[in-house]
Amino acid sequence: MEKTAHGVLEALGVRAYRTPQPSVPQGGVAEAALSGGLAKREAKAKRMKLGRIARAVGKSIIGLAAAGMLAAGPVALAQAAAPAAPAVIAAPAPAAPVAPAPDAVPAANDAAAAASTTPAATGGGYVPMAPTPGKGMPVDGWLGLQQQFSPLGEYGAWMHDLILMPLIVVISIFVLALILYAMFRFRRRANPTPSKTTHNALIEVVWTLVPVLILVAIAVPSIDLLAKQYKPAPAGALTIKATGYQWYWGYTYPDNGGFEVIANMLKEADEVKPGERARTDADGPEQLATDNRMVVPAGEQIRLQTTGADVIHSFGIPSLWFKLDSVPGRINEKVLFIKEPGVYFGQCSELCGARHGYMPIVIEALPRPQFDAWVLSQPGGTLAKPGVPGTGAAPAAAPATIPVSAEPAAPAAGAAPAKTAA
Ligand SMILES: [Cu+2]
Repeated sequence: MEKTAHGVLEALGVRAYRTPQPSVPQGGVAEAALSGGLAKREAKAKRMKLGRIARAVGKSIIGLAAAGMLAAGPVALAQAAAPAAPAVIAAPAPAAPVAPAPDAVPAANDAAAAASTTPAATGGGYVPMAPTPGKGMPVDGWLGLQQQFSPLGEYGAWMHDLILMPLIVVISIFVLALILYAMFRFRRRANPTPSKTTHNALIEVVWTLVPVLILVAIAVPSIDLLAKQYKPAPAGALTIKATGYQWYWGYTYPDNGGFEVIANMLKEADEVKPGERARTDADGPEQLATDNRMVVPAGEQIRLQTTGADVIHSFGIPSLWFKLDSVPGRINEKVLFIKEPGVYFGQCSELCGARHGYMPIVIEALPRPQFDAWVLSQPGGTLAKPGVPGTGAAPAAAPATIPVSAEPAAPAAGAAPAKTAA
């Protein structure tokens, strides 16, 4: 009899869960039937109340999720219209994160930093730019993404900081709260007769639908960002090819005469051989500074191609939202856009071999006139007319000059005699 009543209720999907039932004495059937009538009515009223609460909660969750979707939609559209997503990243701490100069040569380092030049200043009026502390490089104690200097980077950081992180935090707290509630409310002492309920249509619909809506809300900006990252460069864009070698980088400029700049990591003052150039703070942080840099124009779309000469490397600059595998035998390409002049540091991001950790990347973004001056200071450097076919090389025709040994034949940037052995 009681079983049938439960069955009917369950079929109607009324109950959120089965409340603890007082155990019915096996012998006194008549007694049980008498007392059961009243108890059942009470229990039914309680169950109906619970059902109403569950439905109300479910409706409000669905409403919230729908509101979230409606809010996320226009935001994503606004992002699509204006690539400059709201940058919510606070500026890095002004404290200079550049590693302090080794005690052995403090005077030399200070002098170099003060003059904002490096001993490797090349000809043609080009003077390597001194990096801004905390910009385009890791900062001590910093949590989260590096401050971004490209529109896509700002978009990605916005998505990480304002969509993914809040969602992760809210979901984690919600699940933790549910677990704690279940642990205390339904512990054996407080709940000696466990419920045998197995289904609840409403709750099942809610906990299926809400995650689906959350995933859709994440997917909209996520796919948009992904698509933008693989948008090809415009026809007239400057092409630069970065080649990963064991274990240093080479930067070829097919539109500007096809010269290649070889960049090796700079050693510390106590590691260099006599005559070799040691790193100074004007070069950049320890283990990130290179003797020559990949110099690019700022505020322009650059078609950056990468390839590997020997093994798979990966060209990664965290503050520019750029990471692309450099695979032998193929050319990968992606747009590099740097909003403002500066020096940006990265590293090989694919475990490529014994000296994988010693092939940093330094990109120096300059205003166009200064970039042109730098190009002309390079051996064989010519100025291409942007957008005019024939004045530069075809996009995918970067010459594949591969130095045979790890010690490259000639440094492209002339006056840098102290090359570190690769
Ligand atoms: Cu590598």
